[in-house]
Amino acid sequence: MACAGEPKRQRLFFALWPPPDIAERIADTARALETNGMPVACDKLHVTLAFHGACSVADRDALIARAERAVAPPIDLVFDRLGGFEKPRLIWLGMSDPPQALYDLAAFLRGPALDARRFVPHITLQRKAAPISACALAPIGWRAREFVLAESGANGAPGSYRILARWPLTGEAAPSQV
Ligand code: 2AM
Repeated sequence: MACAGEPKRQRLFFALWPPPDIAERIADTARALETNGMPVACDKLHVTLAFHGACSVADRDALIARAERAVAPPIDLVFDRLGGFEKPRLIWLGMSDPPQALYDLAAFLRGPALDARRFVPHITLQRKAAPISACALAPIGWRAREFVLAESGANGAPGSYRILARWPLTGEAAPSQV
């Protein structure tokens, strides 16, 4: 529990958030699964690039300054794999051939604090699901044109997300849009 006067910390992460039409296609795919996990709502589907955890206001400002220095082009993603993690137990949508530009952007946004080698690009479809073996899936293509800074557990509500700022992927550094 935060003490009186203690500045609030926010759980922050950078992510790619699909536009509604792509999110809907991904959610359709998730609905067709025979796995028994708790589905992630359509508007919460995303690819986490860098999870920075509990951040102070100064940490958040440093993350925003880092994002403003990011130089990355639009990133073409093709989701064609389904799989499961055992810890935590979840079903994910992934890529058989993730583009290098995705790793480069994630590494930049992770910075020295987070190990870039631990970046496993995926979209969580279901939580608390029984494990499954990875398999191929009809591909869903998405040209990611922006990345976002989001808050997890926004307003103290577990499982809710709030997008705090967006940056376009244009190949040039740009100020935030929120
Ligand atoms: P997940 O979907 O694989 O669970 C917001 O919580 C996002 O950050 C989620 O996409 C979640 O990934 C990811 N996340 C949460 N805690 C994390 C942690 N300790 N390390 C890495 N990613 C984490």
